[in-house]
Order: sequence, then C-alpha cells, then structure tokens
Amino acid sequence: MMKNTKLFILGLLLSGMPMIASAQSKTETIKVAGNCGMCQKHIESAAKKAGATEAKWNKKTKELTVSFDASKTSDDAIQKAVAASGYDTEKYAGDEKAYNGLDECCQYEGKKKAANK
Ligand SMILES: [Cu+2]
Repeated sequence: MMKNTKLFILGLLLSGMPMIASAQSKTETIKVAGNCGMCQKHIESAAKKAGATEAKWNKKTKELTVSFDASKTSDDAIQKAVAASGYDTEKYAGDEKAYNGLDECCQYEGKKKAANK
C-alpha cells in the first residue's frame, strides 16, 4: 500500500515535468514567405529581436522554427516583427515599405505578382 502510494506520487511528478518545462520554453513552426539566404538572415534576425532564443528559417519549406520563452514573448509578437521587416507570415502581411526596401533577390514572387496587378 505504502509502496503504491509512493509510486503514484513519483508518477505524478514525472508526468507533470514536461508540462512545466513547456510552459516556459515553446517551439513553434511558422510559414514565412521568402527567397534566399539574405531573406533567411532578415527573417531570423527579426525573430531574434522579437525575443526568440532560436530562429531557423528553411529556404525550401519556407518554415521558420522558433524557440522562445513564453513569459517574455509570443508567437504573435514574433510574427509581427517578421512582418515588419517585410516578410509575409501566417497571420500578418509583410510591411510594404520594408518589403520595397529589400534587395531585388529578396522581393519574393508572391508579393511581386501582387504589386504588379
Ligand atoms: Cu532574399
């Protein structure tokens, strides 16, 4: 009886741990439009400025994987910062002015077409 109770408490502690850890450090994958290595630098640095501890944008999949402390920043704040630097994210459209200030190679197709309409 005693032994079972101890095991039960131990089980509770162990199962609760991942929840505690994930409450602080979150990892999210966000679709972000972009073209090249320069875009990657811009996107990643914007995400980091917004508080991401890790930011990795994949040129092929157009996915930005960010890790951040949820008590300091959010998925939303990071997406806003990336959009402010000129890149479209899932939730926010890239800032036009910032986009137009990007190098030619970075003016990714989707936006270019939209601008030419
Ligand atoms: Cu680029």
